[in-house]
Amino acid sequence: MVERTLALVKPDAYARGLTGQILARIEAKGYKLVALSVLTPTSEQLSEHYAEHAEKPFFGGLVQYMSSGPAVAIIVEGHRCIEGMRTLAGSTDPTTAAPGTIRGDFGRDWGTGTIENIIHCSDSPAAAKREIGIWFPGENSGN
Ligand code: D4T
Repeated sequence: MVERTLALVKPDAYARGLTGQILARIEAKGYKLVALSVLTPTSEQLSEHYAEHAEKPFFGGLVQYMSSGPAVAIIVEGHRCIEGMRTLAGSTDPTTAAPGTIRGDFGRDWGTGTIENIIHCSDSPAAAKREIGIWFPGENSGN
């Protein structure tokens, strides 16, 4: 089975009409979009997804931002796509993310105190499997 990863086009990117450009970059890289869903994340989904950050001071703002409107959940498939999608996304802070990356090209600091950074991608095979289970219950994670 080829590797799969979970990506989320976050609500800031969806609201700005950037979904098409982001999907185009993933496809241009050569990865396959094998499942895609437009949904407004619930606090239950986000508590599970961001369980490792539950005790962090930014958690409340993060959940508020991530549930502020529609997002797009995607299962991406391809050899080494977990690593490849992280590279395509760029580093966490969009202000310093490298130009040419999705976060570097489309993201910025809006002064809200919450990092709004356009896209999420799983950071390991275990995370991909866990996160695909949250956003696409019943889908094969492939990992
Ligand atoms: P995600 O998980 O959204 O792809 O982001 P990263 O993998 O790049 O970064 P992360 O897990 O460290 O952070 C998750 C999420 O929390 C927001 N955040 C993070 C924030 O609002 N303030 C902070 O200080 C940090 C560290 C941004 C991404």
